[in-house]
Parts: sequence; structure tokens; C-alpha cells
Amino acid sequence: MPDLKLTDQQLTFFRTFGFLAFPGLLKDRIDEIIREFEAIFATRGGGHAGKPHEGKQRSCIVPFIDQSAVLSSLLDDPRIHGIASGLLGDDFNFMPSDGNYYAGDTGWHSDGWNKDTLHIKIAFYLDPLTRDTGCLRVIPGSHKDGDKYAKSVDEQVYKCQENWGLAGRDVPCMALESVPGDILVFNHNTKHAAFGGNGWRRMFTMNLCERYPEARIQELRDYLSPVSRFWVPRAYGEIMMKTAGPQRMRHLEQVMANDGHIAELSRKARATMAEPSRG
Ligand SMILES: O=C(O)CCC(=O)C(=O)O
Repeated sequence: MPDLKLTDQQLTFFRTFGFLAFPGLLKDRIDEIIREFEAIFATRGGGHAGKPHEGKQRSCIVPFIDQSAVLSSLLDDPRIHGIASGLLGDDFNFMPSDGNYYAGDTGWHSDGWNKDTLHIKIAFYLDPLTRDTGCLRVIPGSHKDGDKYAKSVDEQVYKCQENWGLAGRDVPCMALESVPGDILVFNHNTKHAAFGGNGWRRMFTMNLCERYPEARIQELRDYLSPVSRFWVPRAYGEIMMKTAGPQRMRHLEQVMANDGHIAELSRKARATMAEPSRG
């Protein structure tokens, strides 16, 4: 299957609004995807830090797709590879992924704020979700660095009740209702949230970014450092690296060459934190 090629309209939409939705794109793989998701959680006691998920707090595993050869191969899938190449260039980097049982609401936030390097998230929600049962919501246009509208959203949304007299769930937004097999993509800068979900919302992500120029390579190293909160020796898991062919390796090599500091940071985190981070 050749790589999916994004249309000019999709590229313009993404640049303007900061997200894209692909209904049914991976429907043909959804059974194996859900099976592998459950199998990874089963090897971790079904939830967080070896304990079963109880529907009260988020359970999170990082890196996630790296734990399974099948899920690692999503990076080679011509649809995922095509979306990533189309938005980030052929030499894009894969970044650490996370797998989650979410519990309840997620308030409005960006996944960091990147000015010079585009970072995207590809989200796989594994249960049917509507506006009021925990689907991903986004604020279109909130991703644009240097834009007045995006700046005012950023300054005000964290205290939306105080600033706008609105609860988080009432903030104007696009609700990306989804069923398993749909793929949702957004710029990390884009403000996003979810409201009304139950305690067992299954979701995993693939994070990807443009390749860093060598002159800014320290930024990539700094960006990777927080993965140590999960007590991992490297940015990627063994299976992801061991099962990589030449095409996938092109998207791993810059991170693999710059994650040498993670092991020591993880050792320190393990010495000071009671358990790995939840998110
Ligand atoms: O689905 C959710 O609760 C939010 C997801 C999210 O915030 C993220 O993946 O960054």
C-alpha cells in the first residue's frame, strides 16, 4: 500500500485550525490494536505501577506502543507514515508514546508550547466517545505561536470560570466524537480537553515531531528528559528498536543518538519518587 498523501486542503486545514480527524482510517486494524493495548496493560498488573486500574485516577504507561511489535508497526503503516511525513517531512522523528486508562475529565491544556519545531500527537481512542462522554475536544486556531487570538486563549482558558464565567465543559470548541478505528491528529500547541468520560476511557498516542537541526540538538535532549519520570532507561522500548527496519530506523535514529542522559535521570527519579508518574 503506498503512503497516504494528505491533500492540500487537509494541510491548509491543519495549519489553520491545528487538528485533523480521519474517521475509520484504521478500522481494519482495530481488533489487533485493542488486543495489544489490553495485553500491555495486563503485563503491568492491569493499571499503574503494577496495580489494577480502579477507574479513579489515570493509569499511564510510557513508552507505550514500544511494548508490542504489532503496535510498534503502526509507525510503518502507510496511513500513519503518510500523515506524519505530510505534516512533518520525510525525516520526522518518532517521540515517546503513552498508553492510558483515563478517569474522568481532562482540563484544557496544550502539550507544552513549541515555537520552532512542530510536534504532533496522533490519538487512538478505543471506545466510542461523544461530546459528553469524554471525546477529545479542541479549540481551533489555539495552536498558533505569535497569534493574538491564540495568546488570549492561552492566557485565559486555564481560569475559564473566572475569566469567562464558563465551566471547562462549556468553553467554545470542536468536539471530535469518535469510534474505535478513527484517528485524531493535533498540534501539541492546540488547546485540548475531554469532559464527561467514565473511569475507564482507553486511549493511546503516538507523538512525532520535525527533525531537529543540529544547531538546536540540546533542545531535543531537554525535550526528552521528562520521560525519566517513568523510570525508563531510554526514550524508546526494546521492541520498538529491535523490530525496526530501515524506514522506521530513520525516524528513531536522532532520538536514539540523543537519549544517553535518560538512564541517569531515571535512576535519580526512582530514588526520589514513590512510583512512576501517572502522566
Ligand atoms: O482524552 C483525554 O482525556 C485527553 C488527552 C490528552 O490530553 C492528551 O493526550 O494530551
